[in-house]
Amino acid sequence: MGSLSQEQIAHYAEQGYVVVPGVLEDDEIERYRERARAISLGDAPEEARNRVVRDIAFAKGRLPLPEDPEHAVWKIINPDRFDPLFAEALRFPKVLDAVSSLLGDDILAFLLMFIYKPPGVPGSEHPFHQDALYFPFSPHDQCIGVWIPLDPVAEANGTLTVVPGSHRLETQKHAVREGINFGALAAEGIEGNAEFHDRAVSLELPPGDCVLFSPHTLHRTGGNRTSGHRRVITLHMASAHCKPIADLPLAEYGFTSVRGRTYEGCLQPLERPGLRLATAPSRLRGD
Ligand SMILES: O=C(O)CCC(=O)C(=O)O
Repeated sequence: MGSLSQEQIAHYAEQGYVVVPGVLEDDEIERYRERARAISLGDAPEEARNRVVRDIAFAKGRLPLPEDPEHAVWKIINPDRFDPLFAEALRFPKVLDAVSSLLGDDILAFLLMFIYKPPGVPGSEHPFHQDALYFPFSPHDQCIGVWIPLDPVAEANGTLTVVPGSHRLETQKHAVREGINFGALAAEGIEGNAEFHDRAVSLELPPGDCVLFSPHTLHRTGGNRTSGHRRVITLHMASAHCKPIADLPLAEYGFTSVRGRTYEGCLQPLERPGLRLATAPSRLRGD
């Protein structure tokens, strides 16, 4: 059952994103913050430890390691695959109800991440990009990115910045940029282009709100110039009617059916997604 109003659905269709207020309660937010901290400090199965990734500034020794190891972490990849609390994050009821308004009632979830912006690391940017680049299935308009801040977010601590209407663009060419975290590619001719930066909207949100955005919507996040955390849960959802693009590997995505049913010839859930599955599909890693 969809929960979005006609205005919210129209906003998503016209702008390529919509804010859904209050999808998480304060106590849930606190539980996820605490669990992410514990995982960052090592409370994870041995084989999942490499799912906790440090920001490149610390990984490459450009900055000295902070006293608190959590302050060096960039992200925790696919924590749903080794942690029962994060497994529940694939099915937040208010998120699913909102997504159903846009995708219908047969939904697969994939690519859950807990993403930090290390405090006081202004260079920790994620340049303008389109998530569609990473998704070898179609149609992309039947897929949605979900971004849920667990701290108050604003321009100063690296909130989500979107270019309204950019969901109508084709997938742009993307390239690696020096000094940027691994796999965070930049849309060529767009990152650094004043026209797009001027049109972009930086979303100031309280913890527990949620942004739904199209995989074609150009978006970026800046670094964190504050001394506090910036923590978000992100995941993606696709209609169970989406189909793989022939010959591209899909197993890495580890889809989970989170509402309704699946369909033959369309995306299929994995029984037991492995812990070592990568975020960047092999075509991007160059395997
Ligand atoms: O929140 C962030 O730091 C980056 C989120 C993002 O753009 C992404 O994962 O595609």
